[in-house]
Amino acid sequence: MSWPGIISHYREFLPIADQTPVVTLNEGNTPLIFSCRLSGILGLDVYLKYEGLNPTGSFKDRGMTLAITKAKEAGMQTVMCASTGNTSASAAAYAARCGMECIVIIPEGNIALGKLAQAMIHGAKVIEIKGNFDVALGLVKEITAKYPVALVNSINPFRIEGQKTAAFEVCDSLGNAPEFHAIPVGNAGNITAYWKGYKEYKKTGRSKQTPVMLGFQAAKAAPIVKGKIIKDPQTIATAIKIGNPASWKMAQAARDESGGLIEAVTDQEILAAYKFLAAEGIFAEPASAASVAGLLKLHKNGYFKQQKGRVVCTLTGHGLKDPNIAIQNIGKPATVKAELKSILKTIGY
Ligand code: AN7
Repeated sequence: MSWPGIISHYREFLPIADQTPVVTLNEGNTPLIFSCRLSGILGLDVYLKYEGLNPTGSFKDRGMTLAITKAKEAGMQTVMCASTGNTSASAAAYAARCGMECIVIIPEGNIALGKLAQAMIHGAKVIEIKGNFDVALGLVKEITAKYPVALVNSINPFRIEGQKTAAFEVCDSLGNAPEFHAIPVGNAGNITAYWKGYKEYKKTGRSKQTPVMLGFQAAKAAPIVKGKIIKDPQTIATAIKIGNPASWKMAQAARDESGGLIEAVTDQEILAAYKFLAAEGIFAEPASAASVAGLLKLHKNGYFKQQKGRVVCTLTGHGLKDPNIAIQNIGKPATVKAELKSILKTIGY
């Protein structure tokens, strides 16, 4: 049987009626990949929830299928979001899917090339501002409060509802919730969504436990870790370059209720984790690598000593989203004459 998308598959957990016009690109059902290298290092079984394999290449599709579906059901014709890139790519695609107009506001010069290309090719009206994501979100909130435009950022509760299905999938794959769940934190919608999903699955008896939630922010964009708004956040992981997360309180609740933590990782640690994953055949964007960087850091500090069980780590977006980062950090291919001799010499034969 082919996978119908998260709304049809997890219908009973979502606010969907018989007549709701489901807008889907068959998102979800992403693989949970066993990581030999990470498991070897941590001494626990580590699985990677590879959300880069969603239709637009990030976890945002889980929330967007529901947010756009509900906007369509409410008779809206236009949706709008602020974005560090992936939300805009997803909103543009799902709006195009059902013939809605999409407007996105993005921080100028701070969007990975692939994400910008996606928003443009799907026909969104893309507006760059000379300001960061937090400023963009403030403007979007103001506009959507006054005009007949549906806001599809994660302060829209349907986004969180859709995204919680990733936790369901993890439990369905493993037969239970894992002991630990690691995840990057930007606007903090996803950690909120996973925690909600894990709690609901336990409550309905589909899993026996909930995991300890481990969230990671970039060191110079770590408002939750620092306990204060960061006015000018900085990180190479542009997806999580956010200084005032909308779901701040909910992320803290996920951390505290689960006995977990939210910590910071440096850009250097993020890049090292990014390359570490690639060396095992998995290409995730830098923001996604923050969760792996966090696991490696916790391991170094002895956090997993005496611990048993399974760790799931969400890789939120595909590496192809941000090709510039890869090239900048790895270098260019060797260029040689079109002849056997030069090629063999370059190979080292
Ligand atoms: C790859 O697209 O905020 O903590 O506007 O694209 O739920 O915000 C993206 C966030 C992690 C952080 N990884 O998730 C946007 C946006 C990737 C992301 C996050 C984002 P949240």
